[in-house]
Amino acid sequence: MVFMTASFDSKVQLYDLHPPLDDFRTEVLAGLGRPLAGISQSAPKSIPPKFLYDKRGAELFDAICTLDEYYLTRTEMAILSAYAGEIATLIGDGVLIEFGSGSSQKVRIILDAMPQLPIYVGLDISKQHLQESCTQLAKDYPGLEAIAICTDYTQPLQLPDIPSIRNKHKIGFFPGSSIGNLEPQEAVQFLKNTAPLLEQGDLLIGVDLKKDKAVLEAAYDDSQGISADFALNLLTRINRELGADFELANFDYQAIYNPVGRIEMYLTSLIDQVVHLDNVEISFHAGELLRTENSYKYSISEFQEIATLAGFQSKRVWTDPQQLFSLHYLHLASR
Ligand code: AVI
Repeated sequence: MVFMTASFDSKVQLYDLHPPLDDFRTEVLAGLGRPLAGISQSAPKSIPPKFLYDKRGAELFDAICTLDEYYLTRTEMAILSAYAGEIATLIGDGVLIEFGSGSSQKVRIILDAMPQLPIYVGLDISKQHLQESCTQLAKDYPGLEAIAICTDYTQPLQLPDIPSIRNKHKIGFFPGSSIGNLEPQEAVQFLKNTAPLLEQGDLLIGVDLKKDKAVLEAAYDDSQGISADFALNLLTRINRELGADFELANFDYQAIYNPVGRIEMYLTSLIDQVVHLDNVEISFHAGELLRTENSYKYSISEFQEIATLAGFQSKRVWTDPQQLFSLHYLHLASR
């Protein structure tokens, strides 16, 4: 069932599809229930990364994006700026739909190149962040109609019928290499799920490239400890919202590059300990891992294979001179 409320100020429409708290509790309990007795560390305890983004988590992630070590944001922005004219031509007079709009900084590069763009739709799980950023966009781009939809876009999308975007050419925008936080088969499914929303439209998507292990590990375990705070904030959120009793000092953060092509981020239990959540006892032994995220890195051809499996054709790929990051413009192949 979809719960929906809509509120309208002069320029921003907000649709709240209420990602329920029950999902948070259920998914946290399921993820912390692993590994089952007798099963090895091959399936460590884990929590879906989408829950990292409460208000504080979103702020910490914004701080990560400004770090020297975290090359992803500035590199993707440089690619967007370098090719903004070409991107604007491909978008034409379509509707831009951003998945995980966060603080909406990157879309500004596109909007600056196409001030005539009439409609922007932002989808994000973090309602306050979404509302603030859409309101700011509507202020800064006076011709723009901004539509904010609070939803978990990693799930199959059931969007409200919005008259102003009906029958318009739609272009999804999924920057930041957030696709890398999904497992490859989930990435294919996510892309497939966008099809009913984009109709015969396009998708502009940022994808981080494979590179030197040291560069990757520094990007995900920075010298100021902000990446560590970002991961630990998940425990703070579980304590506050679900009444658990995690002791943050009993966990240490690490980011490790696995040569299968992904950075793995963990909180490691420093001691044998028992954490309580809803009358459930969750035990950790010293050295046990709780996975907070995977971040997959794809070569251009690996990502194109994923896109093809989901029914997209590659129209254009841009990269930076150091080949750190890639930006793909995909088109939904007609069936
Ligand atoms: C949101 N996502 C693309 C980030 C990444 O690079 O995988 C999340 C992140 N986690 C720690 N640092 C960045």
